[in-house]
Amino acid sequence: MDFDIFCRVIDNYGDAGVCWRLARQLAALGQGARLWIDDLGVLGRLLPGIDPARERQSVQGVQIGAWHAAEQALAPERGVVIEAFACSLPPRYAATMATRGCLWINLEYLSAESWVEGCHGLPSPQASGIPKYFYFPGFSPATGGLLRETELLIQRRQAQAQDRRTRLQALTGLPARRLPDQGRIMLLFCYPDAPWAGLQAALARLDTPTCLLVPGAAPAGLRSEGALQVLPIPFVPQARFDELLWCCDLNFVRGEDSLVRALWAGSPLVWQIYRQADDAHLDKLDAWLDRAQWPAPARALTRAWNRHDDAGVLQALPQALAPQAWHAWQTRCRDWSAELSNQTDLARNLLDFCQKHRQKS
Ligand code: TRH
Repeated sequence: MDFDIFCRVIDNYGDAGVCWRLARQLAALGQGARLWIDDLGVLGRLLPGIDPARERQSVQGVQIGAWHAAEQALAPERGVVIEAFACSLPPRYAATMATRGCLWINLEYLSAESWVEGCHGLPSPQASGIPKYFYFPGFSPATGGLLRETELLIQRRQAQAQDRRTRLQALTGLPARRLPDQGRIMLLFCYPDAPWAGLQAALARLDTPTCLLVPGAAPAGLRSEGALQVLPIPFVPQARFDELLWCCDLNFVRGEDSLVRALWAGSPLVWQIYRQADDAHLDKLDAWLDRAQWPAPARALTRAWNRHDDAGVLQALPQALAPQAWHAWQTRCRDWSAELSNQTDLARNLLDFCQKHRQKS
């Protein structure tokens, strides 16, 4: 089948990151994949091989096109058009979809809320005559699932059998003497409003040293103190981001895509959810924490992290890292990762959904 994926970058990296991953996985499954994106510069940060100035290019089996070029393009004959995160298709292109027999899908944001299961796969009538189907990623088999490459967990096991300092050195380009040879390694990928001061104070006071890897821009003011070493590292290409997570004992991640990758890493993580108006994201966070089934200190830490609560982080972090709680947290993260990986991944689920739909029409 031929898939056209449309992506508008609202902010940050998640929109481009999720759409590129999906396009690549559909291509890896032998499908035709075109990605139309309105900000090739953002995609270029994740995928340094591309030329942001080129209107069309082919990378890893995916045709990448600038959004404005789609205005003149035709929808694929009996193909699938994926509108990522309700991004609104170019009108001229959208007008060709009905006559070309396309299947129209809106790929939604990831949510752990239970209503998602009832809405996943439902059609919504459109003025153009063809319905738009809601496709919800999620954490249960009643949803569209999570993006996961076929070999990912095998690659993780193989990588983790190698020396971690050597892996980190290769990833960051830093000399070995700057990398820690003892203590914990953590990754910090957060929004600028995260309560990093609480994190800094908590890690500085621990008996065990921590090396905090900060890819890209670190929050202004964050610095090494006491037992904490802050180590800025380069923003790695998306294809190597997993390797970074696999090097760390605890991953602070954010948004949508890095959360899923941290889940596949199978180690403890703290998630900073993307902020929404009226604090709607806090209900989403609670729904996710209910599924995560973490020990109480890890839940308290995650809540404090998302409520910009420095004092809460300062209190909860040492508790979450205390031997018994830490062990329970590690075990649950490893087990949940394994459970989730037993479910079919999003690209395969989506392909199956589209193929069944085609057989009916
Ligand atoms: O960048 P984000 O905050 O993106 C957000 C979210 O997706 C949010 O839900 C959405 O509404 C908003 O964008 C518009 O976080 P996310 O989703 O984790 O995306 C980050 C991407 O960056 C992910 O694909 C991993 C990648 N990455 C690298 O490739 N290298 C790096 O060094 C780092 C730190 C990240």
